[in-house]
Amino acid sequence: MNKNLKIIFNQPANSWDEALPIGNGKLGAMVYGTIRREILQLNEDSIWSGGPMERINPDAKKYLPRIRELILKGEVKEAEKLALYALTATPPSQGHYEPLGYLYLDFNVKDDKVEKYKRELDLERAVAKVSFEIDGVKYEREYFASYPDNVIVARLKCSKEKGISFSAVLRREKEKYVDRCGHIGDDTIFIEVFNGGSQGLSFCGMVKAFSRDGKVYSIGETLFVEDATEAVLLISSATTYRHSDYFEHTIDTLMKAAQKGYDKLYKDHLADYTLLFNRVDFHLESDDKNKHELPTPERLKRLQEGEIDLGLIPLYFQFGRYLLISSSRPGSLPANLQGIWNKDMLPPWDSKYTININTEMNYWPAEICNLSECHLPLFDLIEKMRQRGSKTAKEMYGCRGFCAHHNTDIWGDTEPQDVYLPATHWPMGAAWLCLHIWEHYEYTGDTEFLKSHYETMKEAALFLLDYMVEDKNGYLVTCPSLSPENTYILPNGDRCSLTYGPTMDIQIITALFNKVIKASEILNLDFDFAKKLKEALAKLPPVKIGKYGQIQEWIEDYEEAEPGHRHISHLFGLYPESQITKEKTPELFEAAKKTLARRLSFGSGHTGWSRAWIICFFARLKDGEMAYKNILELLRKSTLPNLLDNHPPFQIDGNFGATAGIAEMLLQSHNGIIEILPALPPEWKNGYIKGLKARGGHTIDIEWENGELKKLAITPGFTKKVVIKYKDKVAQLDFEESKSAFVFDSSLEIIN
Ligand code: FUC
Repeated sequence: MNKNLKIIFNQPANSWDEALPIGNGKLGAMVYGTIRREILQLNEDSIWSGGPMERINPDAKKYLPRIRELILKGEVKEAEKLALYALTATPPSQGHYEPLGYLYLDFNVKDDKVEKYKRELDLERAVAKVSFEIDGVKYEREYFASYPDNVIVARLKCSKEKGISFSAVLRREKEKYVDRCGHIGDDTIFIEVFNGGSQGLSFCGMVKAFSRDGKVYSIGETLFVEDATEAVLLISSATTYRHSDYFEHTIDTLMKAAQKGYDKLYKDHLADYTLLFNRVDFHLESDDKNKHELPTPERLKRLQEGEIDLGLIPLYFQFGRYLLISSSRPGSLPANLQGIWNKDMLPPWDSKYTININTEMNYWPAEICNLSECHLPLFDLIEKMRQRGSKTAKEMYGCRGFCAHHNTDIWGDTEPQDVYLPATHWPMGAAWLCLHIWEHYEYTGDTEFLKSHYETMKEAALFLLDYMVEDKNGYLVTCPSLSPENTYILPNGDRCSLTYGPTMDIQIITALFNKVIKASEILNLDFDFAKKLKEALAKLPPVKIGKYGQIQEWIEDYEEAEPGHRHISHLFGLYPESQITKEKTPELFEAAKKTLARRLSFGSGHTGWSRAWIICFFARLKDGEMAYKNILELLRKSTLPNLLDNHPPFQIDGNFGATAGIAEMLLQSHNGIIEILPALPPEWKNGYIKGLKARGGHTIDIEWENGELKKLAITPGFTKKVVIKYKDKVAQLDFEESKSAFVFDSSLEIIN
């Protein structure tokens, strides 16, 4: 196992961007490691403003035919004006994610004499640790978020007998936004909030302390621990989203955790976490063996100055896996724009689920990086959206099935979001999300899962069958729609976003319809419906190549208003989908290269997530050199000192997208072929990656030396016949016959 997986600071966090994230899917904390006043910024995943809302614009259906007519006639400005009034939701915005608050620990120490300070996040244990000395006395604080016990645990230790004294208080922003607070008995403090809206959430946060030798008591809203050699704090929270008895539930959670005691809590946490984390091991050999001991911001700084630091790549990759395990576990909500880590009462983009790229990107690493269980919360949310989305489909558009626009919330809101023409009126959110159902199936072979979500995929397809109209050439097109979140220029100079049949829509529909057809074959049902989908597929417009040799983003070869736009939606068919490949579509493959080169030459990739997508594209273009170059750009320009992705500001999708991209550089498994080291950068001379997953459920271990495959081991999954490719060599394997793991080493030639 690669042992150098730590994010290190040699000073307390000066800001949130330097704090260390821990989480268990539902509960999250950012650890500042400040000395006199320790700060833990706390989150619970279901703390949102307000409650579910009915936002369908009652006039949508009435004006839809007119809007369509105007768009198809080319009078787009008129259509946009009308769409803003008639299709925008009422009210236009969903709710937003909010922090639980802060836990402040005020210690009775002098911070002017601190020595040997160290703060680190150990990715192998999922523990954040702070240690320092004052006057020869050693202080140590360890923090972890336990999934089995749903508590955040803090253990404070001191080398001097009875050397720790502190007070603890829970606050929200500026001592505001709390409706009730106080203590329960001597050892527990709480805050309680009733959060507005006709069905608004209520919630609480609590902290319980115990110490074997210290004194624990509370006054008002403050908890005191005095003269302790060691003390433990347990933090938890619950909301009415899951528990109508959230207050008692939290008391109970803390009581049970306290009864377990620290050692057992830690043991259970470690067993639970390592079961997931240890599945993948990634190492890149580097000349400088000691870089991992440097503080992480120093490593980033040196990288910015041009130094090579290959060890940072596995650290960043494993941090992505760590973040997914910490923000998306069975029973939790999916990872939102900030995972679960958000300090703001009104966060950037509401810290919602933006589903025109960001939420999907969060889940790109889930399957390939062997964290399939972490994908599950997304499917729970899709099911919630299905109920809401069928109402939206019917009442806004008069369609069957279900749809969603470019954002959703924890109640599965599916109506248009914002009053923003380049993004709001895009009805493809549900369709894209449903592709994840298929992806989960492709990696797990879980037919029960496929069966239980088949209707959901089918309804997303049904909506599109109803929603599409014929254009002047007889093609079936979405209308209105747009290419997220770009703007084009009409020949008359008008700058517009609304359109019909944009390329990304065609690609999403192609993917979804084909997958529903395959699912119906596997499950042996719904052949009539599959036939309708096949007929519709034959009437979709082709993906075209435009005047710059690029893949056309829109149905006409319009000029882009922003040629360096961060969204590269028209390459959806290259990644995450695999409609564009060198073998199947060589011309589109070349055009994809040109598209990317053109976007980059105009400055695309300036947001973290956009850069991450570019890494994935280059991996699929089998260009390891460019993929690595873009990883370096991401680390140099779009990464915060704590390694979280910087949009700016912090947004977690870049972490996840780049993690998926790195995996995709080393292993690809679309179109029935498992390809080994498809985009290995020349600089990554020697290394190994073990435990990645390929479609078909196969577990793959790869080792390379001097840029050449040295060893390959495959533990078979559920598909028995496998095609393996390495460079220009191809082998067919039949696990039915051999049953054991297939191992290739350099002495063995793969049979062509
Ligand atoms: C999309 C992107 C923005 C941002 C937001 C949350 O709208 O275009 O860059 O990531 O989502």
